[in-house]
Amino acid sequence: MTVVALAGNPNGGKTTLFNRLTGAHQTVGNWPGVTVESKSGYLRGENSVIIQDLPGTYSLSPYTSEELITRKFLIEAEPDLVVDVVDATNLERNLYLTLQLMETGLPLIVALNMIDVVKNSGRRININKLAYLLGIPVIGISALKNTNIAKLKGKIAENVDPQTTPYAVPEYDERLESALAMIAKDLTGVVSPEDLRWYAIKFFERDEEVWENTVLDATRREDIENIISTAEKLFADSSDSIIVNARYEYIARVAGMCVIEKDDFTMSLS
Ligand code: BGO
Repeated sequence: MTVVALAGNPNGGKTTLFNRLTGAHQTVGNWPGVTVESKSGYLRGENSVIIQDLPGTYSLSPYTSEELITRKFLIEAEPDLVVDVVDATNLERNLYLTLQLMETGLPLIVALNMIDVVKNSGRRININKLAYLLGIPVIGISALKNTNIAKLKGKIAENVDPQTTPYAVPEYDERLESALAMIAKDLTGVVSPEDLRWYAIKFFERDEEVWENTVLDATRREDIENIISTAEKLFADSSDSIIVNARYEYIARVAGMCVIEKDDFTMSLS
């Protein structure tokens, strides 16, 4: 049995897509211990693939039940594939979660939803370029109009193959990358090798949940603290802001290369 997790920002069309992918046969309950709805169902016509809907989130921080459920599921249950439902009309904001999903090191596909709205807006997104820049498959879809859903299903079936190699993770500023590499070294043998980068980022962000719940000796904790303080001096910023800025810089670079605004046409013609 292979498990495909459906992640995305609230209002991005995740429920509409989940219904398209699974049809009428759905199992609905609550996530353990919380009143957040959990839905799952078989991929239509594929009884060996389960689609698990995850709560809508903007981030994988530890502040809301939705974020905690999502990150716990991704890191602990390790689904075979994550489908990130990205609202194409809010590309930059949605890519913030995409980057964090990539940071988990799990295989990822972007379902770029609401392309029907984008088509009518004058904004142009070069989807092939977006896929190339992110290093992951991107399929433009309209969950509402049923556009490219068969193509997405095909991509899902193709990518749940366990032989699929993990996707490249986004690389940030090289000073940040070297701090993360040093933290990852301290965490080697403590967390599983596939999760090293995710934990390194979470330790760097001073994520309370991860600092509290990871079994790590005092010497390594102190070493990680020193790495973070050095980076904070170097960047003259707090560690969580360093990560947030790194993600936004990455997104701005990617969007700058694959999005053409309506005004750009007007300006070039005038
Ligand atoms: C309402 N294209 C367009 N145009 N709309 C879409 C698409 C798409 O590809 N996909 C979803 N929507 P959810 P989350 C609504 O409910 O799936 C629409 O939170 C309305 N409702 O129809 O719920 C979808 O699960 C009244 O819109 O998202 C829904 O991720 C007026 O996006 C909304 C207008 O989808 C959110 C829209 C009473």
